[in-house]
Amino acid sequence: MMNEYLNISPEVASAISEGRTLVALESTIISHGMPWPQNVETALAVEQIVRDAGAIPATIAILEGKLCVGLDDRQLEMLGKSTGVWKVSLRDMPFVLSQNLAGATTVAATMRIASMAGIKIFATGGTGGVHRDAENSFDISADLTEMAQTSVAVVSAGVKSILDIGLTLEYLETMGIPVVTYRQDEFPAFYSSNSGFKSPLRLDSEAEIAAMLNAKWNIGLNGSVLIANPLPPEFEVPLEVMELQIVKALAEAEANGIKGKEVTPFLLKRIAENTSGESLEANIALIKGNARLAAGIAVCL
Ligand code: PSU
Ligand code: MN
Repeated sequence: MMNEYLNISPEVASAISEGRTLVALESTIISHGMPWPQNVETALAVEQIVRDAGAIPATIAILEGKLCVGLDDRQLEMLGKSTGVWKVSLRDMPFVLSQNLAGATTVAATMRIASMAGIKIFATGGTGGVHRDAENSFDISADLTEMAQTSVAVVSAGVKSILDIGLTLEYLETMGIPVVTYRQDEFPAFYSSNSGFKSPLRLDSEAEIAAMLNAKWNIGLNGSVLIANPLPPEFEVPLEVMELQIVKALAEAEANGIKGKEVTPFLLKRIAENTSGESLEANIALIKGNARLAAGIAVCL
């Protein structure tokens, strides 16, 4: 029996009944991570990549009092265009649901809803993590605590260097979340394929990653695996170039008194504007690559 708040789209419902492979996709990246119209173009392209790789995409959001799994083009367009869409992490879910508001789901909320629908793999751009200066701000994304408890694997291009990558890796270790990088030794930093941090684990094939997920879940270890997928080199922005942009955007956030859930969207927007779209190109390329890898792993599961 599905939860009464779930609303499964016809495409996803038939995939479930036919036992086909599904890949979950988030919507915060659409409403708060990228500008219109690239956000909706990318969301549609990513869904097509998942289909071409032999799986069915399930983009997730909260609309009209329902946890929606699988969105139509009209819903995607609304999420990409309208300005009043909530950024919904776990703590926001009950409010947005019961008030019938439109909500774009973060990694944490998307994982939870995917899990309720029985989906095991999720592709995003980058997960949240421990912010720089977290010792003062206490800003640690609920994505991390959710990954500790919900058994949905996350494919991400590492974590953005707007975060403290070292502290984020430590937190993941504490929470028992395996971190495996695909086909390289170094953990990637979202816009850049390198981060200066060695990846805790490395695997070179989709089948081996699928086998590791099965091993984790079959011995009763709940929670996620963070699968880090470096972006294609032709799209990457060098780490040193990004660092300058990040320091600048962080100073702008500080000067504008940006706090809490507004921090990540603000930084992404300023970085995209300040790099005249170069970071946006990288962002689009890496999410497409992540969707391809997630579908490949899901098919092997
Ligand atoms: N990384 C991106 N784009 C995004 C996000 C992360 O490149 O839009 C979103 C994801 O939805 C992630 C959220 O779950 O930001 C993290 O927000 P916070 O740091 O407030 O937890
Ligand atoms: Mn935060």
